[in-house]
Amino acid sequence: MTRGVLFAGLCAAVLSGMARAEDGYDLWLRYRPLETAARYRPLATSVVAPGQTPTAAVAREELVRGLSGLLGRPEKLEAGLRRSGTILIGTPAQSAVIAALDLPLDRAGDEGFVLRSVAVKGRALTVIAGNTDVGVLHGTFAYLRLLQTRARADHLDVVSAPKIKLRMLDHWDNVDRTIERGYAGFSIFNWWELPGHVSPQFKDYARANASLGLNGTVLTNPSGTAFAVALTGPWLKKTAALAAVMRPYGIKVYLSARFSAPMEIGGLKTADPLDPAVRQWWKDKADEIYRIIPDFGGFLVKANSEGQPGPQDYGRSHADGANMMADALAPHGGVVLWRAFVYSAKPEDRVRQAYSEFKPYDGQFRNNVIVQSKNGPLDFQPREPFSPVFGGLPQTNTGMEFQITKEYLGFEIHLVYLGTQWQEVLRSETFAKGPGSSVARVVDGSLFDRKLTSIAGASNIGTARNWCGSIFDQANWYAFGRLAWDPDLDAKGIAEEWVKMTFTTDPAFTSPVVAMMMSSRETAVDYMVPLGLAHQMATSHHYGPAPWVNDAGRPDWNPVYYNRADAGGIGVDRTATGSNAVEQYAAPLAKQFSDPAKTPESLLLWFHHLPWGYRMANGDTLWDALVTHYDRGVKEVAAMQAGWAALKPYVDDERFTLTSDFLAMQKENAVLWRDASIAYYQSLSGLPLPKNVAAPAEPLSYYKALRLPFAPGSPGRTAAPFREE
Ligand code: GCW
Repeated sequence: MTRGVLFAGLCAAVLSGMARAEDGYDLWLRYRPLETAARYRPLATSVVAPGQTPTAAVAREELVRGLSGLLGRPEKLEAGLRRSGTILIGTPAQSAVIAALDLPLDRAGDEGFVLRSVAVKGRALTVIAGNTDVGVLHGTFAYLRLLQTRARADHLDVVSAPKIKLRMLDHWDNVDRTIERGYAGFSIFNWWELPGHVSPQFKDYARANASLGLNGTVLTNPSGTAFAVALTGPWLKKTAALAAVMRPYGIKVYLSARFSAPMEIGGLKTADPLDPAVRQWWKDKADEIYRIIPDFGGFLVKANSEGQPGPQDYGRSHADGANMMADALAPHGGVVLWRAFVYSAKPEDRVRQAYSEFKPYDGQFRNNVIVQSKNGPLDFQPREPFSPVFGGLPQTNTGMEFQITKEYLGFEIHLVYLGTQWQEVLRSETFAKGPGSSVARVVDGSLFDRKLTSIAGASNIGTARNWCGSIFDQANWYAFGRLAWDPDLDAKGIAEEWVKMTFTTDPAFTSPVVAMMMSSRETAVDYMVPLGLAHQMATSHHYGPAPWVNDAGRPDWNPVYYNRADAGGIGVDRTATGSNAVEQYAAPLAKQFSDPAKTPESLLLWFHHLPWGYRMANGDTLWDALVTHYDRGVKEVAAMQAGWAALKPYVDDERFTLTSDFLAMQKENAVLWRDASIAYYQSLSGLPLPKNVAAPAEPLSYYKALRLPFAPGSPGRTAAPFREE
């Protein structure tokens, strides 16, 4: 071979590698060669994997793939343990060596694992063991993560088991492939091609989820367009094809079940949950599903919320509805995830509704029902207090629902790391059984001794080549999965792992990027909804600001309903003199939140309507504090933008440019948020701006006239105007 040909060949290899490599498709599973490969090579000379099941096969495949990439050489599979540095993976049943090691597998459960460095007959071995093949698979990903993050891989002594039983990604994907609140393209589930063609992408989807230990996926949207058709025979075959891809990865499929399905696809005249024919229909449907998908997970249900059908249409309760479905699924081991997001146009403060509708039925739900609540009592806002459903239903399985897709946090455009938001919620003290009753202890079942526990995240993935629309939104998928496995993990540690796996381990890059991620959510709160404000986004698209009364003289109902601003002050009174939502919390919190001086300033206007001149802890007026927060948000985005620009040498062009383009847009948007909000509130308060804050560049009329384009993924449903309580 001439040198020219060799050179051309090398260039092509490098170029094609780069082009394919850094478009974000590989997520945190990039397995690029480690600069420290030499350190690990003696510890990973060969792989011995005696398991024969499909799950054992994918674990071995992943390990070989990971080691080949990270250590830069193909691994030889060996039949025995002849070499020092062998990695032995399997269960005690598969390997006499593992069985003889006396590993603490009793603490690994059905899905956890043990990683252990051992010496057998004088040879150093690394053991990745589980009680099941799925445990081994999770251990394999955990082992690879150690290498990817350049952690030590000798002297391993790790035991890990998930703290929450069902760890699921909820897709709000419609069967026509649009996605409700999706900002990364269309649904990856191409129903028209299924079951005949099964895209190889589904395997990568399963790998990504399994790498985090997720074990469930709800394929369809629980909202209006979740056509009952997904429960018909031909469609179940499509779901079965997806289930077949997920199965080796330990992931079960679930479907949203439309409450009126017996009428829509069953020809019945009613969907009354106490009607024997309706009950029989669901039993027959469950039998049919399990004939086609023997390990089907169960149903996710949105009932009597935002116009969805439900048991209340027949004068029945949530418990009647959920239990009917639960009875149909129980013989097959299936579960009902019944959502507590039950918002409807009632004359009750919206943030009270979930608790007040579910509290009366505490103790009446079947064991295979989980009441799944959003983290806050409203709707995935940049900041809310935790929902009082957590801790309020001691005799009910209570599952957590987070939103990974950033409906209210700037879609895929704004850089907002959600690990900190979720950590704040999980660590919130409910006082349900005195101190030490955090939301995490409710969700992991330990507080009320619940065996069936769950955590779900509304997915942010779509057909975008990088899955999430933005690279940094991949971090939210990652963080969700890691917290689902262990809700006590630290958001910063998770961010560090993700940055190292996704970009580089060079501290000159990782420390500023992790710092930027860690403050990014507070930054968004600052420019969007500081001091406990919520839902100031325009009602239709939920992207940009609209705190005002609209051109027709009517409020863009959401923002005005939630800011209650007038000449006298701002905020929602949720104490005893207002909607008294505070009473839904345990006594110490109810007391604390009733007093503005004791309420955390970050939640001040959530619980209180206060005069513009109210004095904050530092002596500033509420007005000055509010304006200062908006302004700080803009400055922080500008700092992120500058910080990222300086990191160009560490990032490939494609991912660098996408992120810097989005940061530039975020900066413009933050200015808009700040100026529109300040202009509106100043028109009411009539107060001067604090020193150092420039007046909005445009008059209020300018912002009011702004028409943001209709956002993709937005269903355009207009919520019924809400009566004042
Ligand atoms: O946040 C709101 C969204 C709806 C969504 C609803 C829900 C799936 O605006 O698009 O519908 O919550 O969670 O049910």
